[in-house]
Amino acid sequence: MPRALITGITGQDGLYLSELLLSKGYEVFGLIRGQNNPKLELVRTTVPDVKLLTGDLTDLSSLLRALEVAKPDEVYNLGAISFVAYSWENASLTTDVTGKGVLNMLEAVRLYSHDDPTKVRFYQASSSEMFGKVQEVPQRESTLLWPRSPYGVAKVFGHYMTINYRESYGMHASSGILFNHESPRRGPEFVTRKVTQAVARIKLGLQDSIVMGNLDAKRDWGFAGDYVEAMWLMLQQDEADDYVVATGETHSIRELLDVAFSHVGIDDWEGYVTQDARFMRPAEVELLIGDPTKAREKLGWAPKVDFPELVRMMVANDLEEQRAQAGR
Ligand code: NDP
Ligand code: GDR
Repeated sequence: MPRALITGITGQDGLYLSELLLSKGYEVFGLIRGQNNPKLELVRTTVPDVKLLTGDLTDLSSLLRALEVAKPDEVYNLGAISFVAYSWENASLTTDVTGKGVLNMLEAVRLYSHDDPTKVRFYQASSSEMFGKVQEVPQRESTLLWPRSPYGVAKVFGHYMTINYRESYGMHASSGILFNHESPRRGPEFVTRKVTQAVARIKLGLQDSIVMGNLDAKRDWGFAGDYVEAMWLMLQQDEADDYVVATGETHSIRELLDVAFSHVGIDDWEGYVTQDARFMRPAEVELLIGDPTKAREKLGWAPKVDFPELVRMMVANDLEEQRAQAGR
């Protein structure tokens, strides 16, 4: 039975990846932080077969301990402070967790493996946010990185550290440059879920309007359930490498609003949406559109859920959730 250790087990991707690996017969271990993590219950109910170990990416010895217990064949490093807007307000903490945390995990794997590069395969959750200021479209593995947020800068550090450990120690360390991926499990602070929750509440008469930031930014949005398959595929290759994982399509926040409101029968959403400076960013990533050719050709990976279906799935889930919460 193969064994995997996942950091970021309480997050959106941690849950989908756990389900995928359990379905493939893995023994799955998850790193959980904090003495009373409010998401513990969610993990226990969603993926009860995952074995939880306490640890934090900023604490190298806790990572080593987790490795000693889990004895993993594969490590998926998904843990991070992942909300871009928050990263300007907590730049130093974001650097410690999202950036230096990757180094801690790589170093823990190296020490645990006693420099045997065949012992553990490593996946790093890199991000399209590393592309930042548009240099080339669509963005591919070779596109110049120009991050626009403390989060993006921290991810660039983690990305190059992963490459560096591969080149220095021969470690099987791969980096997935994943574009935005969403699901009904997406945190409510991210724009897709913020919109689908608000649309559901507006439809049910629980809320009058929604306050947004920049409506012109464009993102390449896919479904998280599809994207965790690409993570797993990367670690099944003979050689470690870096891959862009994306749909190859882009949509603006306005289009997101169009599609989400249309699912509840509202075609003219302008009257429900206002904008406020507090949701604007000091520096914006205007356009993301990824070229997933390498992932398609080398991993045989392709996304299954398209943008309208993704938004439909999220609105349907939020209608149900909001109805249940309101007792309707
Ligand atoms: P989430 O924000 O949903 O989850 C982040 C996870 O990181 C949580 O489980 C959180 O745990 C954990 N975490 C936070 N701080 C620490 C820490 N100090 N030590 C250990 N774990 C910690 O993110 P997603 O699931 O959406 O994303 C997974 C990864 O992929 C992240 O690294 C993200 O940056 C990256 N990524 C995501 C994309 C997306 O569109 N979703 C796209 C590209 C990259 P806790 O419950 O304790 O807070
Ligand atoms: P992003 O996702 O920053 O791309 O990072 P987010 O959903 O937060 O923002 C996407 C775009 O929407 C614009 N926007 C708003 N965003 C939020 N959150 N709230 C608003 O009200 C709002 N109005 C407009 C933003 O300005 C931005 O342009 C996500 C995270 O999952 C990262 O961890 C990951 O690395 C990247 O995707 C790829």
